Amino acid sequence: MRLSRYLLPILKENPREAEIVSHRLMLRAGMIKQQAAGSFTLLPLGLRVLDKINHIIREEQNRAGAIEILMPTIQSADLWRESGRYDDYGKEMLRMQDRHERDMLFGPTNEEMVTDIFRSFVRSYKDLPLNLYHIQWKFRDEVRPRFGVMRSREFLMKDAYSFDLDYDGAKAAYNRMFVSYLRTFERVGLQAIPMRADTGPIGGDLSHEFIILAETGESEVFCHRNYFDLQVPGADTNFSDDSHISEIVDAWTKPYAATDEMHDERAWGEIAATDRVAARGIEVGHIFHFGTKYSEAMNASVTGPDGKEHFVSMGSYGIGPTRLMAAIIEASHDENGIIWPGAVAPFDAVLINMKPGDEKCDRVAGRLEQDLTAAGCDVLHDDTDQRAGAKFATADLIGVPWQVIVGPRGVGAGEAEIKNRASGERIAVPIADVAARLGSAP
Ligand code: 5CA
Repeated sequence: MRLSRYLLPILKENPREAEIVSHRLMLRAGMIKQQAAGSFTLLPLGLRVLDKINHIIREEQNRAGAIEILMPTIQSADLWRESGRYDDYGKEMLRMQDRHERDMLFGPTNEEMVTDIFRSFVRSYKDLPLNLYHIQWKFRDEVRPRFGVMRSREFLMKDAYSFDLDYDGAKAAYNRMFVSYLRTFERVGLQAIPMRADTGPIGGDLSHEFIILAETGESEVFCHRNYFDLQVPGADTNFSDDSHISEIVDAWTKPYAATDEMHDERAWGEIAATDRVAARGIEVGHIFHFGTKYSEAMNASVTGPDGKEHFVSMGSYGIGPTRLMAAIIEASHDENGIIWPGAVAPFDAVLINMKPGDEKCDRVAGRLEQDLTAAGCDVLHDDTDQRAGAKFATADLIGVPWQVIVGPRGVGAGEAEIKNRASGERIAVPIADVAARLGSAP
């Protein structure tokens, strides 16, 4: 991709409206454009990151046995009247009428709709367990949208919904999503800690928020230092083995971890002071078991092995991919800009031609773009006529893992310079070796 043909509207000045670093950097790096309060366009660079995040989420949802669908954003109010939530939801729900004056709404979540899908097609316990998910835009008319895509009104959510015959089945489904979340957050480069969350009227202990620690987090959180040493389960985890999955969940729920709403001063006091971590956190995921709340209200049942009808036991599992983009930046940046973890970086490398118009530099940069692409490296070729200093600043700002620098002196010596964005380390490499080096770089 040639930068001269791309849309990368870099801002030199810090935008005044941005209160936190991720919002500032996303605006400055030309990733997003605000369209209204809490609503954003994802510009090309932002969309690339979002696509990478979604790809990882999908792989891990599928690995854990969830099946992707895509439900509409606009929902009929009638479904929500069945569950009783149409009146309960309040002003956060954006309501509208169609030309026939039917009440509609822009979905803030999909429990009702997915329950309707389930009851239309599934009749027997033999078709369970079932977990359906989608990645779709939501709208919540938040009182105070702020911090860019971190707390917006229109945002993307991956929401999964599990259906099981009984509580034990639902718990196993919950555990699979729990482990899937550990893997997902690790793969996008975050250390997320599962914290007990309020289960509301349902009770029980099956609700967790996945929190990453960041100074700008909206909630106050408390956890045991041991979390930082726990191993995230590998890609070979067997999601069909309920007892193995349950052991992983046990290990990840044993040390103390709670948000301020669930904080227990007595349990906290029993932890050695040096093991206590009190910090601020960002909620990047939330999983929840709610039993038969919707299946009873909406009559979603299956015939069990006993020949009787059973209301299915359900759970829902959310991740905010647009919020994740911001959370990753909160966790990974420096004074010069973003530092993307490789797995979610918009490009693998920026190729900087320091002297466009110079015949040799142009030739080498053109060839490197081809070689890098052929080696599987996604490269943004800065062929613009900006000053070299501005190009370096842009490359640092957008946080792509590698920079390949082509200048007249290096070209004369048959070399290009490679810079690692995270460590700042620079090395000179023979031009012919650049593609092989970066093509195999982690
Ligand atoms: N139905 C349940 C689970 S599917 C649900 O809606 N849960 S939630 O309200 O906790 O949202 C799930 C995830 O969406 C959150 O963990 C967060 O990552 C993301 N999210 C929620 N509200 C916003 C918002 N205003 N802006 C950006 N992301 C949000």
